[in-house]
Amino acid sequence: MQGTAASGCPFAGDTLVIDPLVRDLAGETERLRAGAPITRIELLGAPAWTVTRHAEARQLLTDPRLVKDINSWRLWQTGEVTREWPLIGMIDSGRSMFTVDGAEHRRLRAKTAQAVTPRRVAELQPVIEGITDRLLDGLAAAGADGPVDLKTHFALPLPLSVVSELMGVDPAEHPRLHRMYRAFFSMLTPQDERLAVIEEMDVVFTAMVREKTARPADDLTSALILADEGGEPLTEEEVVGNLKAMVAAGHETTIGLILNAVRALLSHPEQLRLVLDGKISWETVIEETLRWDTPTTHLLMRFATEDIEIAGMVIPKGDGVVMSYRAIGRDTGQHGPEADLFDITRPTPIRHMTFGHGPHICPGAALSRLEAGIALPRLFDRFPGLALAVPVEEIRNLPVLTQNDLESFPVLLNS
Ligand code: STR
Repeated sequence: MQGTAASGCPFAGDTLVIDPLVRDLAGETERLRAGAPITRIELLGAPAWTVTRHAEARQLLTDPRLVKDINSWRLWQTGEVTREWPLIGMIDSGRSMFTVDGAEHRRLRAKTAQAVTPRRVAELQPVIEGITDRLLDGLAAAGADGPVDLKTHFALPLPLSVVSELMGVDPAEHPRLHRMYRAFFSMLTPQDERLAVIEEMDVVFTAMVREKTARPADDLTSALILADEGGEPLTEEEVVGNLKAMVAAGHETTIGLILNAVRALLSHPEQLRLVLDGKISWETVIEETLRWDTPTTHLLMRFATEDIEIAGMVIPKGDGVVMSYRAIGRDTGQHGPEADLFDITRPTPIRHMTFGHGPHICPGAALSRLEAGIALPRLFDRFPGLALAVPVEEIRNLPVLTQNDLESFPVLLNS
């Protein structure tokens, strides 16, 4: 399916080719913002639509005619997209709350959603504080004599440790998990290797679920396995699917939230001052970061089960629809003419859609806000002189099409 749309597709003229190597994220976001609310895109040879505006996203995310089941995708039915397509793992990721809709979705999601309500995640606060402080000690040691990578030593291990604690994943698995997700998300990974990693993830997570089945513990994976009174218990495949979704979503996105907030503050020192002086809350920093520099650039994908009329056009039945959250967060219609500025003093409330909307709205939103709300103040408390070790333009994205994923984040602690 490589490159077909660019050559033969009748829409080629209006099609925005999404760069799998993310060489110019700012430029791509600008082009999406300048285009139509529903824009024709190409994802590694596969044509699709993307939603670039808040209002249309809000409407489509509650439209039951758009579904997550890949079998509703015409390109999948015709065999034009197969497991050889590099983004297949983002869509065909096994049966879980991420891939089904309607009553089945409610059944698959219920227990997880209850476990991560704001009230329930607040119980994790001391755990997150402990992990944060331990990581800050390690960061101090690693950065004692010069630049240190804030991603490796802080922004990555923090959410990975927290979601592991929640799900009952052994921390000894972290290096392996990190290696697998890096290969999974990178568009430079040869497809046979990516498929092998996807297979390996299934083996690893299935083994974890079997271990929890034999020896249930006080964690969400065990809770997902145990049958509810009356309710239909989840199958092993469903528990594995939910566990995979939670571990992937629970760390990959929060890394971005933490690093993007630090990047925004360090490149807007006058705003950082306001925060450190207590004039603006960390909560505002977090919401403005979520809006302006979304951890998820493009969310794949939903499929039209009927022709859907929207914004003066029709999404034909069988087509795929992406949400371009980065462009949506900078929609001037929602956030005003200065939508592309990072501004924690903006007068209007920050009503962003970065966690999605509707039945699939991110169940982990409260957890990620809590993590960032602990990580950021503690980081700046400990290292008030924290500074970028390279010019901000030199902080580059990894070749990850769907996530706003930074290669590394060199800082000077200046403690
Ligand atoms: C990664 C691979 C996998 O095993 C399971 C999932 C399901 C959840 C997905 C995840 C994926 C990729 C990142 C996602 C996450 C849900 C939220 C997260 C899309 C496909 C976001 O980036 C918002």
